[in-house]
Amino acid sequence: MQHMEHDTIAAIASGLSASGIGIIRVSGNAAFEIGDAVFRAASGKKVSEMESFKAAYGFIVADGKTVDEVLLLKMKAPHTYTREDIIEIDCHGGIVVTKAVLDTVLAAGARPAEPGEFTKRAFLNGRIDRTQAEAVSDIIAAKSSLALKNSVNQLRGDVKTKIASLRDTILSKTAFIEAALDDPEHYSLDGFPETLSEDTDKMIDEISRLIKSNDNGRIIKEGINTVILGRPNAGKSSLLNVILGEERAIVTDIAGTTRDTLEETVVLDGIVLKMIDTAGIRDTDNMIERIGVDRARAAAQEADLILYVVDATVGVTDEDTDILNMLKDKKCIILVNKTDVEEFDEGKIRAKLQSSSVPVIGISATKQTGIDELKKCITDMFFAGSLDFNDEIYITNIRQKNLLIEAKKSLEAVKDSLLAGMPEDFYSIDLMAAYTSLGLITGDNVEDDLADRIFSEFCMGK
Ligand SMILES: Nc1nc2c(ncn2[C@@H]2O[C@H](COP(=O)(O)OP(=O)(O)OP(=O)(O)O)[C@@H](O)[C@H]2O)c(=O)[nH]1
Ligand SMILES: [Mg+2]
Repeated sequence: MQHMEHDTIAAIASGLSASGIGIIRVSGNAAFEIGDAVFRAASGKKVSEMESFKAAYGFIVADGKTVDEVLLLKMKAPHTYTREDIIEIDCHGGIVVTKAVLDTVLAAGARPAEPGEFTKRAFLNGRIDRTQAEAVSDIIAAKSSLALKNSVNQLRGDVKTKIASLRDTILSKTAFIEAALDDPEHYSLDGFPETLSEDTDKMIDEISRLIKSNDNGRIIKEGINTVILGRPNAGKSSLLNVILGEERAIVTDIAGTTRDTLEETVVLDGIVLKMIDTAGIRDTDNMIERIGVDRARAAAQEADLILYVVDATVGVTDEDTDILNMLKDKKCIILVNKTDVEEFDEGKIRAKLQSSSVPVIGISATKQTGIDELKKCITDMFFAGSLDFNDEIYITNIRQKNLLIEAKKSLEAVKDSLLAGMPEDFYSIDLMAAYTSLGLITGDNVEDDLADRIFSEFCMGK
């Protein structure tokens, strides 16, 4: 469906900042006409005469005066982001100049674009589906480079492809049921419940996987849940302060200083970490401290990453190894702190930990040594190793997740009907419900699909 009757919109696409290039994007039927009005190419050629996907050097001119020296890029519909005619003007940046170029374009007949309107047009003109449109807004808002990478994947259409294939299976099943009910002479439902049951199981599995990937999405959007753990006085709060670069947590030489968990957000190389400082873990009779210790243990269970702080002057104690054994399946980095007073002996620490694989880093929170190595270890772990963003699909959006849950419920209802031996039209009701929920994720239209499929595949009414 094309909506080509739109008016022409313009906006600064590069954001207003004091440096770099400013980009003004103009989209709509009158884009080239407006280009002709405001742009004087050095070659003398008019924008409307230029070839598509070519850039021209020249000047933006208003009332006979030069506003800026620019490059103008012409892109002809439909192979453009909005599927409309587009010109992009690269000017010299800076708030005043960029704004002046935009004003010139507006004076020539463009309307200021609403926020997200270019993307909205791309969606309405069928250039991108809804998951992709949402990914664009996520990219604009991406807080970290991991989140950005995820949005880029989604924009590429991974989610769209996955959903489309699920819907295709559902639609062909439903169409077959409808066809068989209408025309039993030609289409037999013998053996159909068995294959439907198998395929429904597969789809439920796939949807569950997509829903589960939301947990990874959570990591990306809200930050990696990083818990600082260790015995009292090891230097956990000091470490948090160093990483934050401010005296956020109270530090004293009294063991049991931190009584409650404390949460702060830090960004390392574009990765968002939710850092949680905890009460030092030990057996204690003090009720308040004990609550803190329980909270520390609970936080540890929820952690995506544990920074386990060992006091170099004390060494690895049995309590340390007990706690670490309990958290075996967690990603963990061992930090041997206070190496300014006690030399860091990695071999000794490893021997006590009985592990050669867990990263062990010597640091000093007070002298701020080893902190860069720690940061690099965390970024390496999440960029390269543990989370692979290349071929996994991550559902980060709550709306998408809820619709997946709806679709899964409907498919489970199909399974129930199958097990109870209900008549076939029961399956198709729930199948279509699943189909609709999945369609809402990608913003696809539902009504005519089934009829189209029945006619095209099963030649009804012949
Ligand atoms: N020499 C030295 N002392 C440190 C270092 N890091 C922390 N300390 C000291 O160790 C003591 C305990 O530090 P905290 O950061 O409060 O330790 P904690 O692990 O948070 O302790 P609790 O909250 O009681 O569990 C303080 O006196 C710190 O000054 C370090 O790298 N070197
Ligand atoms: Mg503390």
